[in-house]
Amino acid sequence: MSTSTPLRVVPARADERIYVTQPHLAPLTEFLPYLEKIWDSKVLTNGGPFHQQLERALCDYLGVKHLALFTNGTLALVTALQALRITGEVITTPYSFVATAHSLLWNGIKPVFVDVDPDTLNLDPAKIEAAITPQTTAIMPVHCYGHPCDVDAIQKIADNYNLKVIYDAAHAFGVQTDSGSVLQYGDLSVLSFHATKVFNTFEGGAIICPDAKTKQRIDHLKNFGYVDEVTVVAPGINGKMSEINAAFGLLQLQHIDEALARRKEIDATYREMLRNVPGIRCVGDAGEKIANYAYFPILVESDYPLSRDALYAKFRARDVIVRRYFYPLISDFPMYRGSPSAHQDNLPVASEASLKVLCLPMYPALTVENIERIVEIIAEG
Ligand code: T4K
Repeated sequence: MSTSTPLRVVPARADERIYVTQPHLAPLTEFLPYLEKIWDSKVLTNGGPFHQQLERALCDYLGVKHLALFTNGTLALVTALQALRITGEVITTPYSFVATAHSLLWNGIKPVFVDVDPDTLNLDPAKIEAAITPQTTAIMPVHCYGHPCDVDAIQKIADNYNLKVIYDAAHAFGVQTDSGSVLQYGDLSVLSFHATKVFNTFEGGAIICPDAKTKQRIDHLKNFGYVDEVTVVAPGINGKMSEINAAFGLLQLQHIDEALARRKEIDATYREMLRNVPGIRCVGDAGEKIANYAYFPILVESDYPLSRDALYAKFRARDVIVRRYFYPLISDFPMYRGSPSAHQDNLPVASEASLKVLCLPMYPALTVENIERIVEIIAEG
């Protein structure tokens, strides 16, 4: 149990600018003893004691067996693909942050976009098979907004076609299904600990590995392929998390439960207040047993008096900086849109969602007064 002081929540003033998120930060005074240890030891990086402690602490907290820390989620994705030697084509979702597909391009892999499910906005398993070709080697789904993909259906397809599955689980910290952590599905899962995420280490990320051997390969890959002074086993990268980030992560972990509890309350408050607002649909959960309330996406439907973009502009004019995660679709960016799978006709559900979605502010320090101000802007129409 944590012995640290409760998180100091600094709410926004009633008229203050509100952003889509605000990092959850443990009290600075609690971080100073960690810094003193680093200053005393002079161990700044390369798998030092805080790095090792955080890997163990996260395995315990998340209920997974092996985890390799990274400097950020994007390098973790790039390395996960290297670790499994993925080549050719990979089936993925257009409805995500660009890092998902960029990790494929950085490995010389062709992304093949498949549409999403209208309820969860996650990759639709029913549409995967039609996109498989002899070049397909893997599927990279995203647990969008922290809502679990249909992991069983995806695994079944992967087994039938001998494909690997790498989950972009950047949003899915702490999420559990009836069978435990959602991070244990697929061949690998990748987390992000970016400042905007539920659990942050300023920048950071991790790969969840099924066994010690895979973790060892990944540990080599994130450290130049270096095994010892005279042995380099792969053309690895530098993806190591520093001791400062790892120490901060250990401290953040002591406060994560209170942050998640507050997110749950905010989610419930939004849902209750928006229940009777015509034309506004809250994106539901995907049946997870434990959710993390990473985002609060709403869909602005055609019976709402304003267009999504008019509502977005109205929010900005009132100093509430909501975001359109995920608009544009990844498949609409110049480096992707030439591919046949990127065509809008192939992605009707994702295309529609990306034109309707707004992510409302969601972070532990958000007050009921802030939520009332946000909902009022929506309810005015
Ligand atoms: N896969 C998925 C599905 C992802 O969503 C992401 C990252 C990745 C992979 C890659 O993981 P990392 O390599 O990042 O670990 C943000 C984040 O930069 C990005 O990490 C995140 N997804 C994506 C969904 O959102 P922006 O451009 O929206 O960030 P920005 O700087 O506009 O921040 C949003 C708001 O957060 C700001 O208006 C204010 C607040 N903020 C942000 C930062 C960075 C703070 O208060 N303090 C801060 O330090 O991309």
